[in-house]
Amino acid sequence: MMSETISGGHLVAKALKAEGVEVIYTLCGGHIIDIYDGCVDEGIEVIDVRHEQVAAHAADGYARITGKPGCAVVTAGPGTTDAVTGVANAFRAESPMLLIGGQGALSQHKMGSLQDLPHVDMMTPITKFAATVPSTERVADIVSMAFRECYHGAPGPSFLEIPRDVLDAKVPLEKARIPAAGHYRASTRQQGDPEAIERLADLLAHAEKPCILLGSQVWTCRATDAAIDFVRSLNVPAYMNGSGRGTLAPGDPHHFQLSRRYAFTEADLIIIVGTPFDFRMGYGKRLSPTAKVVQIDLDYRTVGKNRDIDLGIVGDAGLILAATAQAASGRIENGVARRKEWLDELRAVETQAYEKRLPRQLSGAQPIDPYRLVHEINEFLTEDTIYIGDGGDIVTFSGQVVQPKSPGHWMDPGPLGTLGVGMAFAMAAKQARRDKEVLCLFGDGAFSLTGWDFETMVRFDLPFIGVIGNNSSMNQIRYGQAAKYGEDRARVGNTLGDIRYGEFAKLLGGYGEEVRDPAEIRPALERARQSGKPSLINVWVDPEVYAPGTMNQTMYK
Ligand SMILES: Cc1ncc(C[n+]2csc(CCOP(=O)(O)OP(=O)(O)O)c2C)c(N)n1
Ligand SMILES: [Mg+2]
Repeated sequence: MMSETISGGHLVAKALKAEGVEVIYTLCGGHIIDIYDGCVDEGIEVIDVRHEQVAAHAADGYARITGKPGCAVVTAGPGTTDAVTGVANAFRAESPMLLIGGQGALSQHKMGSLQDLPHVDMMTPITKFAATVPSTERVADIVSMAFRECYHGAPGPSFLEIPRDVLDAKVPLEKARIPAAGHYRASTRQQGDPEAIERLADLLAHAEKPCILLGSQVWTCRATDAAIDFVRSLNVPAYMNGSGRGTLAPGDPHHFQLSRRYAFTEADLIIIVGTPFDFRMGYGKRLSPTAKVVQIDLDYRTVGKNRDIDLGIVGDAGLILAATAQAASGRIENGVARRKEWLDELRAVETQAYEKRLPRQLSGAQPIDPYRLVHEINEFLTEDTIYIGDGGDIVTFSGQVVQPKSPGHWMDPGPLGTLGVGMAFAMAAKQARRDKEVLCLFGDGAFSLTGWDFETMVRFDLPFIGVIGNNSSMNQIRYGQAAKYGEDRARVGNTLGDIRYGEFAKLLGGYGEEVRDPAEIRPALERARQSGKPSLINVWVDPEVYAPGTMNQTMYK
């Protein structure tokens, strides 16, 4: 009797299924079609996009939204190089995804086969693990190994190339190693050093003006409840950044945003959770020199990098915050109430900053003040709207004003600052969470990098509300050119056409509108919501107005 056989592509699909991956994002090529055939058998959805960059960003987005690893599958050579940006973005954003790339047949190794490139060498510096699958029997085994590596320390991407003959060959089923779901990797959550947690509890007991920054890892670790319990029980004002935004809802007494610089200057204890001292944090230089600084991170390499700290704890944000709250309870007593004055002080700074800006947010100016656009978006978001920002200056405006109403409802590229993530993130978010509304704010420059995948949103019936802050420019860069070289030399390499993206949406089968009157922003957003289609509301904003965040960028000084 002949034994049952299985091909490499089907083994890939079995390994993805074991990991709980429900969808792959892909652009086809002859090198990878056997994986599609395997996905048919395993019930894994195949979403085919218009550019491999989008496939990789979507896998990154899927990981962020679901907490499971995302997967993109691309062909050899240009398919893989097109996906490099998506992998790089996931690397800097600590997002666990697997990119599988095709490769020429092993039997033609280095003979000059079609689309042959040294993919593993190219991917090694931007992944946690990059390897060639050497034999069909080991396909599922190495896929599971790649997933294991994604969760070492702070998560990140892995890359596998599978040569065409390895993928297409069939081997006897009993010769293939097929790791079983739930039996090939362990949780990598770390508790943190108990002694360090005691020391943090002590610092909290003595602090009069503590504050905490809840960074992206608070969401990565799904530490929302622990973080909320921590700030409430210890009465600590909280700031949020990256995916940590929305941990506390706007209006929560411990939710602060506009007074961060003041707090970092005045506090006596600053706790940084799950975000590095990178450019977004002024490399840690803007913290009070007399404050005690504590850093909690999944990655030991991030703790103490770029500035000295008083205490570092490596591990899972949720476990550490919960253990610290427990260790501190009963130790603080009067301290917690005494902090009321500190919270009131910050709230006053916060209110003043808000009131100063409010007239701009309500501006009736034409062309539209970008502040008005982001204000309208903020008012429009519900607790079930996932907000995505993809652009330059316009997204910098939104960072100040837009507040997600729920945890995990904010997506930005992360520290790679990659333009073009928006459509892919919207795709992944809507596909993974059909119950959610998805709104993406694009710059017109950012949109045009990957905008053709609006068609994929239509083809897969993934309704979302796209908003373009259209200034016919790459304005964030233009600002720097004007500042450095003068207005008369500022319009070089940054000017875009006046594109009616609302018409583009209609052309591809979606809903679209042009908005020039600020009073029309809200009604247009409502109509996009009602349309039930992928939509683009093209809002013409004033190109002469720049965000303060853009103007303060140190690279222009
Ligand atoms: C892939 C990529 N290319 C280039 C840049 C550099 N860059 C940063 S902001 C910006 C301008 C973006 O223009 P747009 O999306 O229209 O936003 P605006 O600044 O005009 O609001 C550019 C080109 C980048 N961050 N990512
Ligand atoms: Mg622009």
